[in-house]
Amino acid sequence: MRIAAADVVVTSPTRNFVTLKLTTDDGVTGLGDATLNGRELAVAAYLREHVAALLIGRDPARIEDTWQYLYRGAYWRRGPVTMAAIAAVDMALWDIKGKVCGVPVYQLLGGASREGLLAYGHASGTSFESLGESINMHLEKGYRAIRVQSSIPGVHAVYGVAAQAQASGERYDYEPAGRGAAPAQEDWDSAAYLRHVPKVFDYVRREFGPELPLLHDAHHRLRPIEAAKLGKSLEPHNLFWLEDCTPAESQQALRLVRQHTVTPLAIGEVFNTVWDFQQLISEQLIDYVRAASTHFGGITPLRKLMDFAAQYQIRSGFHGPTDVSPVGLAAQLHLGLAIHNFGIQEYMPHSEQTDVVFRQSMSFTDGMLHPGETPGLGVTLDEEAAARYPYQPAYLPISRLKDGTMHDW
Ligand code: KDG
Ligand code: MG
Repeated sequence: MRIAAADVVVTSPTRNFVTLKLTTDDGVTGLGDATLNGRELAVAAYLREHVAALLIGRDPARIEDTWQYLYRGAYWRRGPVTMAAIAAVDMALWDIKGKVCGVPVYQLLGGASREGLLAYGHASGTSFESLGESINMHLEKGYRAIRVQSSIPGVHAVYGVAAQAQASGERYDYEPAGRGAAPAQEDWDSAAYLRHVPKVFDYVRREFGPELPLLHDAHHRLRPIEAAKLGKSLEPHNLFWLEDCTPAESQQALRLVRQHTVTPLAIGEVFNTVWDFQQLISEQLIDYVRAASTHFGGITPLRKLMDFAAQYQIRSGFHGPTDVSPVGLAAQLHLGLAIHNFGIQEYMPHSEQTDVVFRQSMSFTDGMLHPGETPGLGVTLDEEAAARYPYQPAYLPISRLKDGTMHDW
């Protein structure tokens, strides 16, 4: 069996997705997610111009060798564009192998280690009251773990806080910046944030009790000493995790945070290779790995990362926002079901339009995700539906301090 065609499909059913479709000379197809939020067309071009032709005629069964061929062979290593492109090829090859063998991908990864994957949902509010409504809405839908984000008094717009209509609606698939030719601008004030967040968790614990697993995402906005202070101030509220408390390219920065707090830490949704995690894992500076299969080169390297993390009792918390497509989500669900050191899976349901373009075998029941039993990844792409939603420019927002200084994400 040989790869006969490699097609890149760009579609925008409420948000942009880049999908690689490989077809073998026997007519078996495999899908891979190559979506890089706000930079989608760079990955589409990388695949179309530099990868597609190299795949034609290759044996689709040789997943590891193809991964190494694209990673080592390019000379230029790492980086989100390269790794998203390689991820798409890797996922599509696992999809094909599953279909050829007649089993869901998780069976090829060693079989199920659990019955389902604990998922967390995104609650947010512009006031305590609306936050409470949003948490209740998630509990009613069956979520057993909740990420809590809140507006901050004096800060005009905060990333990750949905307008109330969206937060309480059936779906939660918002594009924070909306669509447009340039990023929207949000503002930021770390001091106001550090004052307000403990009050938010005071409220949530008072209303919802001590047992509900709660998570919070600081979106890399704090300096290490501020992150340490936040972790310490949230200790009475017993968080499941504090996410991206500070930018971690400088991995030793986490030593300072770790010395001051026992709040569990999750990091890595913007990371692309094991090298970004090397010190964080080997020094046990984090508790959860946030990488997404889509931005980490696919299932093959993420599996290796999780085996490395397992030696240090570090667990998975794979990135699962709506800009990870249903194909990327499926890849993570299969891997999460198979590995021993699964922790939790982020889950934001995709829009109805997205669910028409991508049909999924996965299920969400009583707060637990499962990839389903369809051979391969369990996702099909309706190309006619995809063609009805052409690409539209869309950017993540940027953030500035009151004096106009650009701030960290
Ligand atoms: O593309 C970036 C978003 O997916 C990201 O900002 C969402 O931080 C995020 C999260 O934890 O889901
Ligand atoms: Mg995040």
